[in-house]
Amino acid sequence: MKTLNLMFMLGFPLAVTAQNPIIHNQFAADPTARVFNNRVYVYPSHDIVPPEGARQDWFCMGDYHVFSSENLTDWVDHGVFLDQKDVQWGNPTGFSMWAPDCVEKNGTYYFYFPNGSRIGRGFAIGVATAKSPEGPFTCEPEPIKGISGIDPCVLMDNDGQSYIYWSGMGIRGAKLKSNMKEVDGELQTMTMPQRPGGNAPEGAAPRTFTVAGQNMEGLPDGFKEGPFVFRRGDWYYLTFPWVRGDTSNGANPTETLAYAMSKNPLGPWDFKGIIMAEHANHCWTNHHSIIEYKGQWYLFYHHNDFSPRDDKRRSPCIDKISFRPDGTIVEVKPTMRGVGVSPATSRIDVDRYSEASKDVTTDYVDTLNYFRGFYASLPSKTSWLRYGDVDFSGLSADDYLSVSVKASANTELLLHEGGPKGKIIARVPITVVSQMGNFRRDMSGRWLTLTAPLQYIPKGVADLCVTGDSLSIDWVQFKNRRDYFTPITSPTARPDDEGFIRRWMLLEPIDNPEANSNLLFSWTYLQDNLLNPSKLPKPLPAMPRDGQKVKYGKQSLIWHAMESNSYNVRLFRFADLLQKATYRVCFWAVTAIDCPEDIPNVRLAAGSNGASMWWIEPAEGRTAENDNPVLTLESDRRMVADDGMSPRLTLKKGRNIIRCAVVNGPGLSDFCVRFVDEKGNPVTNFEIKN
Ligand code: FUB
Repeated sequence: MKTLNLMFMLGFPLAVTAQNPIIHNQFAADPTARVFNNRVYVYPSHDIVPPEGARQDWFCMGDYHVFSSENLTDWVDHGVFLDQKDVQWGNPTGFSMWAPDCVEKNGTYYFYFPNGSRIGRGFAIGVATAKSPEGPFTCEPEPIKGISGIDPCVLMDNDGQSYIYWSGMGIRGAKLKSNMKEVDGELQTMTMPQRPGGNAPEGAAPRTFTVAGQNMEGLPDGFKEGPFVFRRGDWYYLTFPWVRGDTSNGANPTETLAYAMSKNPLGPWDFKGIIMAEHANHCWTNHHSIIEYKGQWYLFYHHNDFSPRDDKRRSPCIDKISFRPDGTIVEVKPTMRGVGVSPATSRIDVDRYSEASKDVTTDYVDTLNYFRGFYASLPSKTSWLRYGDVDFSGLSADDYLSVSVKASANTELLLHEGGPKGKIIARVPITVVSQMGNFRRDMSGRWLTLTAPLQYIPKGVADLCVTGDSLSIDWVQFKNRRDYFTPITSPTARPDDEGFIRRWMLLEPIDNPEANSNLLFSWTYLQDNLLNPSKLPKPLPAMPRDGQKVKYGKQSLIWHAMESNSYNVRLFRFADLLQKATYRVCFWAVTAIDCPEDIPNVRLAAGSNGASMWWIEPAEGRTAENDNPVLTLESDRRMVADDGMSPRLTLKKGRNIIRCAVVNGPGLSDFCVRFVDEKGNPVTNFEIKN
């Protein structure tokens, strides 16, 4: 988890698309979304599991992170920008950094946040400023005078006037001065009787407060907090979490999101109704914000998806919100799918579907770590789920599907375009029980990552539908061949800067079922198997052509021209993307290099996972069939660059053919190879011409 947080602090994008909830690396609540510089920034409060000494059954929040996204799909966590220890007036161990807001004025970002004060009781609201929405923010030494309460929200009106709203003795609002740090107008002194049963001694004088602003009139009775005010046309909307239920008889109704409208920023307000009903699972709070972004309005809110047994650890969600012609709001039903278009090549949590047949159920993948998310179960032949808005552009026929599934018996999963009757994109046979000779493999009830070729690729953005009988699915991801190999577009290539040869003809893997352990691969084993003409693929051409077929026993195999994206050639990935066996196999690879002159005194330096043999032709009299290799890497090897070196040799002017065989049992086969000179420097003055 530590490394993960560090990655996020460094600004790496979360590997998360905008399925709900949108933040998967931590709890976060009260998501205030704002649009700055054409990007959406979310300033949530940061729920944590209470440390020892802190109240265990209450909110616990000691700092703020900010998240941003341009497409509401890929979210970046910019890390912590304000910690309770940095608030001079706040309690450094109070963990009371509740729901905040942030607005921009003349190039300065003003961040408003509640916190328990260092001395005395109750909440105050502070301001911190920055020159960028991500911070660093500098905190004002004192909180805003006249505001005792929580959940600040600031409205920047079209005429340049700003208003602040908060929750404390009802919902209040006030004008802000142009410095954005002080309330405009007189402070009033209010007197309140001591709370019966409170800490004050009996007969103590009533409490007096200095209070800014005014109460927001026209709102319904019942507990209210979290005001969020925005303007749309000439309507102002005061939206707020509201407990509408009856609290008598010990009932504990939970919060809805509700709203009122007015033609004036400080009301009086005309109550209109509900934006979102109470959470079905009784998560007590909800807290929200509403923005317009690229022509669409969105509601950001929270729920306790990743903490089902504790509703003080929450997670933000997003759904679309719309307005009727008279300006009233259409009630929003929370969805699992959320918003945004999911690139087909991202990991798509289809368990967060848009719609499904009635028999589909969802559950947590790991109840000891809820952040691992959910899976969906499709129990019958007629089960289906539909996941909206997947962007298929950029996929090609060579690409393939990777999917995480679980079943208790052999079955099949299908992906369709649109709905259950739509065109089939891919078919994934799920073999959980298989028999190979005496070897029986039983993978029932385990999560398996399977791959399948693509039968059809939808154009642009389309819905993805999953059908299947008696299986569970976690995610799908379409994989580009480009992830490991680049399509070959030029007739020649050069070694990379470090001399590694990346362009090869690779033969589809030869099955080698006895190879259950890499320790088998002694020199004798390699000699018997790789130097024995009767055991070589036929014909073993000097330089195969892309697409050329060869025979090996009953197997019919094809050579493929491949260019690796990295210095090492990932044979495992090559086999995986062709849907071939990846373990207990032997790979052959051949490439041709063209030297402008004889290059003497070089060594072939190679590494492989697992064992490998290497040949070069012409090197006086050598052929793969009848001569010794220039290098053998035996036994159970990990791929390490320059793991072994050949004796000194001369690369001949003109064409030299390099050939290797890599044998592997249970492991991720790959290899890397280059030539080095007498000083160990890479040799790069040749062309690769396959
Ligand atoms: O997150 C702490 C508090 O819970 C917020 O300030 C309230 O609005 C409620 O969501």
